[in-house]
Amino acid sequence: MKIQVKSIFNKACLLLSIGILSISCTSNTDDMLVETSSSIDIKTATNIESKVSYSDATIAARYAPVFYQDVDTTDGWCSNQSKSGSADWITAVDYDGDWNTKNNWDNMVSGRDSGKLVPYVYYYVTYTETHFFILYSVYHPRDWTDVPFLCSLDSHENDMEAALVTAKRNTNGSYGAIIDIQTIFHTEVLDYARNEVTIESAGRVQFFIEAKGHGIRAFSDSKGTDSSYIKYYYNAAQAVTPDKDSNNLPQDVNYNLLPLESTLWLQRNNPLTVTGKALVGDNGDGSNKASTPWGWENGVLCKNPAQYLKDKYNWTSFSTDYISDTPIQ
Ligand SMILES: [Ca+2]
Ligand SMILES: [Ca+2]
Ligand SMILES: [Ca+2]
Ligand SMILES: [Ca+2]
Repeated sequence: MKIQVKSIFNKACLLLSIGILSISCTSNTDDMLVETSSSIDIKTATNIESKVSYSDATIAARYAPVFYQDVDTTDGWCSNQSKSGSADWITAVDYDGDWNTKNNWDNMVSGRDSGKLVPYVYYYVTYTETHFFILYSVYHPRDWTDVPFLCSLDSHENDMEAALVTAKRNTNGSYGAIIDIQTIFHTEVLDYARNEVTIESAGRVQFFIEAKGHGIRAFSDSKGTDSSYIKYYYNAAQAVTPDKDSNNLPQDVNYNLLPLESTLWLQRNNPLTVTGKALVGDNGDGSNKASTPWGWENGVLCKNPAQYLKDKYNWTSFSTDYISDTPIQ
């Protein structure tokens, strides 16, 4: 497994012309991953033999992962952070009923007590002639710590991390095998080949999410769980909030999926929600510390996953021509 580190917030330079997306990015950092100049045809292709007959929601549900969420129920030397473990619960950005993200740290406890911290994961599906790409973005209201003297310095309001699942399309366009996994682990991107992750019999990759900082890695690449964790499993019909009794761990909890493009993406120009490529927040160590899904890797991981992987691996027999719609641009 390779680990590549780079700033989430490097400046992007996207030049859009009609039908053509031209990406030309440079950085003054040595660790910049995406430094490319290429021209990608993103026109909707016609006459593709293997048309996709599935909806984005169906594709996202087909590959929806299992998340082992480590839970820390104690505040250690920091007060008012864990809130009996609920600071590690997965939920929606607008769990409290508004798109003001500057009150999300603050509303977490009342949200927990009133049953609003229902688990959701955001999906964004794209596909080319050869592969499906599903970005699963996971949100927590708090990124927190229990380390002495870092209580404020190493915590912030709002927290988004993610996993990108890439799967082949069979020649008839149907679901194929998972071939690659990328995960957001704070400012790093971790990458895994198919044989480096555990995939359950239903075709679901097992991920591990840290307590507190919520970085995501393959479960097979973690130390595993202690006894206090939540196993989040996709089940659209039965997404319910966890039991807040911190003695009731581990728990199995179902999550539901939300389409990124018709939820958070629509708030990208809402100054209460998004500033630049970050979620608006003010608790802990400074303001606006959590990236949006379109902020990672200059936005390329979300907006153009085929090109991201092509640049990273030089794969052949790997199309970068999308036949899905690409609303997030
Ligand atoms: Ca809010
Ligand atoms: Ca706040
Ligand atoms: Ca985090
Ligand atoms: Ca634990």
